[in-house]
Amino acid sequence: MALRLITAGESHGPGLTCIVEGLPAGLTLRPEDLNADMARRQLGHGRGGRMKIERDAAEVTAGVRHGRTLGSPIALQVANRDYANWEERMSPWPVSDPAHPVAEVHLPRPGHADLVGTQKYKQSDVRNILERASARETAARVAGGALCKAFLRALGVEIYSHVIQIASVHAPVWERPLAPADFVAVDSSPVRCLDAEATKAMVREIDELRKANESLGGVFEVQSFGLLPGLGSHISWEQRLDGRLAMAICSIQAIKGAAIGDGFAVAGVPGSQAHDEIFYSAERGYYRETNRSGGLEGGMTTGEPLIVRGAMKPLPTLTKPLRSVDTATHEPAQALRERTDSCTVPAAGVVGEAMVALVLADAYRQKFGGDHIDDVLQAVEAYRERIGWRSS
Ligand code: EPS
Repeated sequence: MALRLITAGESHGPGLTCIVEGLPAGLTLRPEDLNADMARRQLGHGRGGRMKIERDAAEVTAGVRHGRTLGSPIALQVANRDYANWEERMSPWPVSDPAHPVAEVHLPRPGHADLVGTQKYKQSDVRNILERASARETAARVAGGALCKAFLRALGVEIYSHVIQIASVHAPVWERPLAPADFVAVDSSPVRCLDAEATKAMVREIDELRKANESLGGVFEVQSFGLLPGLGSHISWEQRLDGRLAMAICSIQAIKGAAIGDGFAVAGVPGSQAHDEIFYSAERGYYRETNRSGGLEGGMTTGEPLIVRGAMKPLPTLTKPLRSVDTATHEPAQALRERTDSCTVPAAGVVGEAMVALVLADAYRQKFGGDHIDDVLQAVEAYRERIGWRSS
């Protein structure tokens, strides 16, 4: 990997940190590049009370000077406003009177990291696991992903996402390929869906299931435009971009499946309808008329839009808890009942954009190197010329 992103932070601790190492010097950044995505991640019908408390913004504490990257690691801090309500319970240092210890959590939620985490890390308090397992961590990923997006934007690459399914409601399938302009208003849908009718049905579905004490999953799709052919490589498993993308998407909390292009559906069609035939014209060079591969062949980008989906399970914190076991007594008990979101698929799409941006930015760094953004641009231009790439 040429680019690294690491996060630290607990959901109700003092805050989150993200460090991104490997971006070139000289890249222009604006505070709004980071904070617009952080605000978008907080939205979506189905969010719970926590999002009324947080106003996520990233403070840059290293690696940027006067609006330009220095080429050194970039450090970002995101405060947890809710920490004010958790100071004693989440203090890094001992605070309580030994006669009145902070109550431990002993009720693991099925579907969360709670039970296995306590076994693995030898913890009696489930809170020592759930705080880090929480999807609050994705705020830090989105901050770091926004840096990757700024780098990609300088290279002409744009990344968008939309929601195509929430619980039993599917958005209609588009008859034509989507273009960047189609995504302009996606954030004004309360579920980040491109179809107005499906939006209404998804909102209804969330309201109905929420009333029934249920949580909801769904599917988001991330599309990236303006890529060069040849990012990633066929030569070894860990360089195949499809593998890297699947890992990045499945690493998002509650994601159980990732698909590239037609994904699982392509398994059910004959070979003649599964691939993208190759054409050539003097004006366009090589081109395709379909994009069933989702912009990847042999683990490399084809230059067509890169299309990746993520399937999210319903969140495991339920207002009507599932059966569990009290880990202190081993007696049957109901799982922990905490304040929660009922549906975060719209937010997961924004996180998906950040993770795809990380993988793509890494692939550009690996292929083109360069210590300053101008070096990268020059190397990209030379390659574009060598392969006679004319699109985008
Ligand atoms: C989460 C539980 C909820 C969510 C949280 C993820 O937090 P709380 O327990 O404080 O109500 O709001 O997501 C975020 C805080 C966020 O920023 O996305 C969980 O258990 O994963």
